[in-house]
Amino acid sequence: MFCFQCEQTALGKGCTKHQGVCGKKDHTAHLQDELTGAMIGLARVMEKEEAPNDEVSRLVMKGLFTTVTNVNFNDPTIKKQVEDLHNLQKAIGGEICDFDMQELWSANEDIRSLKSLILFGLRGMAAYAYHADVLGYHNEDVNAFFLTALRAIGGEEDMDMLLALVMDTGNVNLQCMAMLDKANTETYGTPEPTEVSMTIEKGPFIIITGHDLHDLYLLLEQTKDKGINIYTHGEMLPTHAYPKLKAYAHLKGNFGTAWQNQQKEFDGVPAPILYTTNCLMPVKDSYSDRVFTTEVVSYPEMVHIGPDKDFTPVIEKALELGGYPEDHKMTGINGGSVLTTGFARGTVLSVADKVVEAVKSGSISHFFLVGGCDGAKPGRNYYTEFVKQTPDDSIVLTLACGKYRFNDLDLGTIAGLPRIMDVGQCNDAYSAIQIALALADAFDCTVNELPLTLVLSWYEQKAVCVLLTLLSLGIKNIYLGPTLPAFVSPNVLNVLVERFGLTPISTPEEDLKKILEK
Ligand code: FSO
Ligand code: SF4
Repeated sequence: MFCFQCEQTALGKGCTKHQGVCGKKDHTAHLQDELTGAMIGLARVMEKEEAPNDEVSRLVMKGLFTTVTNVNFNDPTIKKQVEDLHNLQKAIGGEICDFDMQELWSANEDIRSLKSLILFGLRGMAAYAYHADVLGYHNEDVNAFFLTALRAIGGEEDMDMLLALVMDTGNVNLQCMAMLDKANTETYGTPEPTEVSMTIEKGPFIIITGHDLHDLYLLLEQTKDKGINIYTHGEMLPTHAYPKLKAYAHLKGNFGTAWQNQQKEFDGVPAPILYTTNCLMPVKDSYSDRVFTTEVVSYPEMVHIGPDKDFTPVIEKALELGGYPEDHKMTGINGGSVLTTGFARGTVLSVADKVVEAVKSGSISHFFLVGGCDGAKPGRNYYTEFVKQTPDDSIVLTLACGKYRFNDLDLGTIAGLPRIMDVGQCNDAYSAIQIALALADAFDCTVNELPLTLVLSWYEQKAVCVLLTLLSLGIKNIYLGPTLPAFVSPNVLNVLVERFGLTPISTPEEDLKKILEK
């Protein structure tokens, strides 16, 4: 197998043995390559200018999402998707036109690097498009771009064209995140600041993890009046802030911390866990009877909730296990017991005047966006230390699962605003961008001229598409860690450093000094 799409790739180079660091087996990796090759094949058999219909778009979205890290470990489900793509190729073009992914993995390293940036960005973006799609929101440009970009991965060799396509990927992902923001807020309301408890109340409960708001809504509906409480986990935390979701009294709080601690945190818990997206880690025997998956997530032998969305097996499991006999107190990694979320664009922009005034009067000296995805490798406590060391008169905006490193810290308030503000999930980078643009507008300057620094952590492909979006907006001097992607070749890195000032993180002390000296 060959896979180097995520931050934890073996030796920082690539997973090449019979199993990846994430637990993906070589046969699954091969099938995921076949799936990608079959999607490129589908793009090839279609006319270049032809707009994809719903069937084509859904298969492509699903196929790309399936290959995101920690989503699908289940061979038969991937084989079925390859089969569907082949049938569609034959129906459209009369023959199968698959691309052999080995050609990509063995290509010239700069071509491979640019195409990997595009492909991995597409995978992340497809997950966002998929979540919007289940809420009935689509964007023709996004759907058409999937095919244009896949076609280029299968054939384009011109470096300049590929570099332009890397930027286009970021640009189109901005549209995609805007669509998901619209889908989420129009369906469930504008997020509002909300305190979330980390105590699990006694009695039956269900843990729901991942990013899909629609799945949470359906679960809340099916469990109301059943004496079962619902707790979010990982990237589900920001859902507490949506008025139409927080209206359910049995949506009680948040269980545990970020995804990489799940094997420890789910052990011995008297409740089922429902996975709606990544990040699913190989399931341990100690809790395998309690794991349920839905949508694109799949793991051998785990019960999968299909398109009928009947959560009865999860509900029955919760009742059978019965939960804790007494209230069970949990804390964040710094010992805090309450989390706050809901500082998306709606809330922050509603107090924009206050923020602008606080900057003008000098009570706020700097904004940091410390966000992105978390991971298991050491070195990630950089982000905890960084936030702890930010000056007292600075604001820390955060998003995605990396926030669990510090979201239980109480850093106090400035001008009535908490110093740490959780904007939401990784896709809510869209919201953070809107906040930055509005501030730039208020100060009549560009985002790069604001007293704002982005300090990002990356793990998988959603972080790749978000990073490409920030670059495509011309945002400069982003700090990125904990390590640089293995798929960025030295020449491509040079371009990113020269053009965008992309900076690898060093130590919190050094980086803060550099940032605040400017
Ligand atoms: Fe994290 Fe996982 Fe949102 Fe990612 S839970 S690592 S970027 O899937 O999606 O932040
Ligand atoms: Fe390795 Fe990451 Fe690929 Fe898993 S997703 S096989 S850990 S590079």
